[in-house]
Amino acid sequence: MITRRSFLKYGAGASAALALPWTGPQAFAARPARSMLTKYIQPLPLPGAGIVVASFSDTNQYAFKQIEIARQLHPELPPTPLWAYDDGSGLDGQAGSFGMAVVAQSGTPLDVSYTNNLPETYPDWIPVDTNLTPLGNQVRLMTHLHGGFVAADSDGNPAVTPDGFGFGDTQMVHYTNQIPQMPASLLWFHDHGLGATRLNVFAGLAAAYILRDEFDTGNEPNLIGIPGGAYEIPLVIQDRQFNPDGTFLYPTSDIEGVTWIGEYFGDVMLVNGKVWPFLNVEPRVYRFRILNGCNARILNLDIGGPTFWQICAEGGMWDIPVPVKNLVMAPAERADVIVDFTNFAGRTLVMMNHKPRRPVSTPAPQLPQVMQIRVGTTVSQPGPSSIPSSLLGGRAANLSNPVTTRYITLNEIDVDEPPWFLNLNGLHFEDSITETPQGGTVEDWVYVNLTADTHPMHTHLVTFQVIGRTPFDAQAYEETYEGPHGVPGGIDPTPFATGPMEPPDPTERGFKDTVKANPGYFTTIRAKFDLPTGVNAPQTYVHHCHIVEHEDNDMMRPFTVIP
Ligand SMILES: [Cu+2]
Repeated sequence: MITRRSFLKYGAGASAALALPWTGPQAFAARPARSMLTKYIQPLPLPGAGIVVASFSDTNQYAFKQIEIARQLHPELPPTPLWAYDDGSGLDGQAGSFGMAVVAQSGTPLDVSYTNNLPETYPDWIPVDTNLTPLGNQVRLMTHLHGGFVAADSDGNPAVTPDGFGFGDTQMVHYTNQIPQMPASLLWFHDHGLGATRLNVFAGLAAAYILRDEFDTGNEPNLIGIPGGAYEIPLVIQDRQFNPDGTFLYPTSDIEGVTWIGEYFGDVMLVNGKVWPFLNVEPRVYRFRILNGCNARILNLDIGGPTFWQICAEGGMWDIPVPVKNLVMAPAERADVIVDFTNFAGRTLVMMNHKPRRPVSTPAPQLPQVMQIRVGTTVSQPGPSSIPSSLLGGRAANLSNPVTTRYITLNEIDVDEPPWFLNLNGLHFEDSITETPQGGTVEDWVYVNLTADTHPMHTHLVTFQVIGRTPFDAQAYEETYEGPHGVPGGIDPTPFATGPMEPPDPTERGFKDTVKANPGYFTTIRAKFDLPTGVNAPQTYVHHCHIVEHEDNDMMRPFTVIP
């Protein structure tokens, strides 16, 4: 059976048609010419200088409030209303739309509360789709620690708390920071409200969560021999559109009865919450900790001359640095890199964002410039003299063989029609649980992509090893097994393979929590389903696409770790 969807994906002229569903004129209707904003005229916000480093409310405790603030994100724009995490400081130290960082210690747990002090209903600039939310246009928040190894009721988990937290409600969580599941690394916390994640994150509810340990201290010198102090710089990259009044612009669908759009792409790039900033650096080594915080845009970054020496992705320091020319990062992926500017004294460099190469596939319109890097001529503190050959305390991912393999399909149904949605296993989020790993066991999960685009699949609770990607005949598999909402889960696509499994990319050396599931491939990951100490099975978590439009409608499923 060749459905309209199948035709769109595989029909004649497919390569041109593939881009159509999400790049129609509706996505940019009424777009003001904000791409004309002057680039590189304001400094990058940094921790302690535009980004607030959160203060305790009590020892190892934080008490955040979600509040609305307004900040000027570019000198040529009016102030932009933003949703933000306030640590009690009032956020005077927040310069842009990304302004909070928690610095935590591996092995030291934290108790955190989040109190919703936002408006009770969505303002006009945030177009909620009440078909997707549990309580209409009520603002229902839920904060998720992305990369956290925590009990289900501390996870910020729509399977546990589907209605989230309304005005005046407080979400109380315990973050274990347990070793080895939460090693020194860059995590982030962001809103995860059911059916509204894309909007709540777009409005500003995202913050950094940096884990340290005795090796990765953040200071310089350190035992690993990597840059620290003022030479360690977070780069959180997010694309946005603006209305002329300064509010963020989030387009609505032109499909009758539908508000939700398939993917949000901005025409302006923000780094650490400011539009197209610049960064002054000295001609020496730096550590950049990059997070793709975009709703849907897959980045492909370079900075002209210097090589990125990647030392970590999501799940902790690697054993050795890996040289990378271009960093291809899907939403929620992180890249921790060392860059040596020694030979670029006096040069002005631009971090550029290129179209990702196949098999990565995205309908995003191009947004090439990210930020400017001005390399000075004098060094105030020399720092490490070379890239370390190994990373003390680091590890490559290397799990034992799995006890079972689960096949999880990625489907997209009725593109451009009112019922348009995406799913896993042909099921809705609310359908009964199908994935039930036993606590303490290792499983392989195989993401079988039957759509035209790359989906960054994110697992809560566990980090995983990427095993590889196998090319296959998606159309034949789909035609053989197609059900009412795509191919159901649990069906091994191996008989449809068209070549051998391709090994993971060198940038997938360590543990990860988000993996690119590319079209035309099935992607195999391996995870050990432990629970935190003192937390007993059963515990229910979720896994989902981190293109947050897809997550909201309805590419997310619960899974339960059973005894
Ligand atoms: Cu997706």
